[in-house]
Amino acid sequence: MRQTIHWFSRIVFAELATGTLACAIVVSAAAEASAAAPHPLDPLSAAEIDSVVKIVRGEPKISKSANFATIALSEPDKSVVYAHKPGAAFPREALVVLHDRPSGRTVEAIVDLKGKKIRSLTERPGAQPAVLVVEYELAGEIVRKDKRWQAAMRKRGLTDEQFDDVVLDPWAAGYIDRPELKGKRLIRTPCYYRGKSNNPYPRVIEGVVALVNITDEDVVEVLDLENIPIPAQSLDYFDAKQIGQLREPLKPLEIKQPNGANFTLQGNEIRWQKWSLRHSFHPREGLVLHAISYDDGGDKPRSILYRASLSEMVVPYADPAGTWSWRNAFDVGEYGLGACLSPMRAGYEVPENATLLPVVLADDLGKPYEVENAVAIYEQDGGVLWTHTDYDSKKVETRRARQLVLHSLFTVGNYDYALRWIFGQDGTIEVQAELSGVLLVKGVKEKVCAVCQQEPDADGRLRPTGADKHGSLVAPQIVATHHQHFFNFRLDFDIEQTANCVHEMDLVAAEPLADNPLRNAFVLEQRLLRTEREAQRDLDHAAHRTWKVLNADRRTALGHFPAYELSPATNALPFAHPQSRVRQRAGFSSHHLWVTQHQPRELYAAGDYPNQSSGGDGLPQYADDNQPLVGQDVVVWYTMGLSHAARAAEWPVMPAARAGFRLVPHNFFDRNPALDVP
Ligand SMILES: [Cu+2]
Repeated sequence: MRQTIHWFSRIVFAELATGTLACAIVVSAAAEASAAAPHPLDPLSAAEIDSVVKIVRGEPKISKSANFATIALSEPDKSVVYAHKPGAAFPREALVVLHDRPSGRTVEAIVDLKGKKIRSLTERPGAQPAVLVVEYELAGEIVRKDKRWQAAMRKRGLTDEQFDDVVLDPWAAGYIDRPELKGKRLIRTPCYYRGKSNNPYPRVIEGVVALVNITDEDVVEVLDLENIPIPAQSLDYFDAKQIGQLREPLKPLEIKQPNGANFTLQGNEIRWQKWSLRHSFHPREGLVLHAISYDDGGDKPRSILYRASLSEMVVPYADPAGTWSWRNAFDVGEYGLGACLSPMRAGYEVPENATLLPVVLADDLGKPYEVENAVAIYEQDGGVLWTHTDYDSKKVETRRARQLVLHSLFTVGNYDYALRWIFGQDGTIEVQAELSGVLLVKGVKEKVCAVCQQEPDADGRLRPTGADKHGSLVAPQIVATHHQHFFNFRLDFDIEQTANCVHEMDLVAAEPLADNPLRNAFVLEQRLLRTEREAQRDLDHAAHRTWKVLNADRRTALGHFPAYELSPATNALPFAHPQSRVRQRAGFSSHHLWVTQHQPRELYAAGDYPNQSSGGDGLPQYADDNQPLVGQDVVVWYTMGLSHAARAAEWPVMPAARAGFRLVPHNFFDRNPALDVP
């Protein structure tokens, strides 16, 4: 069988949908959602997708050869959602993005499902939707037939019979500024020798990357740099025999809820403790949370967030070689993260008490398919909620924390990302990204680390100069390239109403004046972020900088503005130069915080169409009109960066690393809201 890497799990699901993949996904939903009245934010059902496709296919202005790059709910206006009463009618529209490969046209259609008609058709000249499943397959087929590529393989010792065991790893090409390629769909294909292994990545065929013009189905060029021997080692961790002696299995640790889970599901609405929220699944963003509110016993639940999702990701690599310098995957906008989801299993990817729910997506031809076990919801132990031991009486009062987790998992090529939204009894929302999978590696000649063979110089420095200059040796002849991950989360806050403000908060040392004679004083300074340009901010760890979204029209009994604070943790700034193409294309990565005025179609930090984009789209453009933010419907965009200099202990598969941030109530409550936990 010919091999194109199953780089995107969406390919697997497309095969499942068409019945060509001979494996079954275990269905293990522990609880069924109870029936509920339809809601304006419910994701599209399979029947609705069918209906959308029928309406679009009946439109003469849309080419019959067009593929469906996106079919998703076009969410109604916020005012419609807030005014909605259970059982009442509401508008129902779908956003469809169509791409016609022969003509290169990209068209957006808004389809009115109730009126069964197309409400609008918009040409998007030059826009390139995310890479389609059919294009991954096609890229491999085209490259394999190319004489230049075949010659490069022979040069590296592969026989013609072995060509079929080469994995061609299709990458979104990035921006290529050549007039003859304008408007063409482009893919680049680094390659690996899989042989019979389940893990192709160690046997990297370094220095060979083809650039494929998918539109015209030809290979534009084959970059053939230095001939590096293919690394001999292929540590296949799918094969227990290759790992060596396995340690003794542990005695069981069981997670049981004998009386059932404490959350309830009604349609897509979840209630747990004092929280209520809705979830949906988007083919681009994956898990999306809506209408997050907390009921503290007042007149009505207090709204916190209207919508929260991962809006974009970018993973720029450090190596300047021609086969590497363009590698900076935009996993949301170039590949459609939602459609790259990996199903989960209770007891493996998620705890054994998880409830697993299916989602419905559509393939390139608009055919809906259901993926089981796509979203996990479960309670977990959260350590200590609060505790104190009174010194004199020796009395101890402690509450153990329980948390509610919404969890989904995505596999994009070599990397696996889980996203976890964790709700606490103390009113906190923690967002956690969990990174695992296989490091992206470069083949080199060296078998031992060149850096560690050096003597430190006069300054005590060890300067990388050899083949591992832009990465770390993780196995003989294998260097894992340094890279960064930038996640951008779009957080549409509505603290008890849509009109909110944003403050930056810094702790600063007080002046050594008369009222500070011992010079120990420090104060919390707050600064109102008044406009979109003023609200492009970076972390300052020395100042313990945080930001809060507040409702300036309300006061708590203590006289505070009720607010939620974005409490950062791990972060980074990009190393790529501000003028570099990747910084232009991922302008959002230049700041940790952006705030914009809510606009329904401003959803993606790198713009609607980052595939092959030249730059400037998304947040820099959204903020360019410098809209006012005071007392407006504000949207907070938080960029979380991770710099990843790999370690040998992360090879051949990475122990999961976690990074995240928290949204914590900042005077939203006048006392610890978890005091009442029994
Ligand atoms: Cu990484």
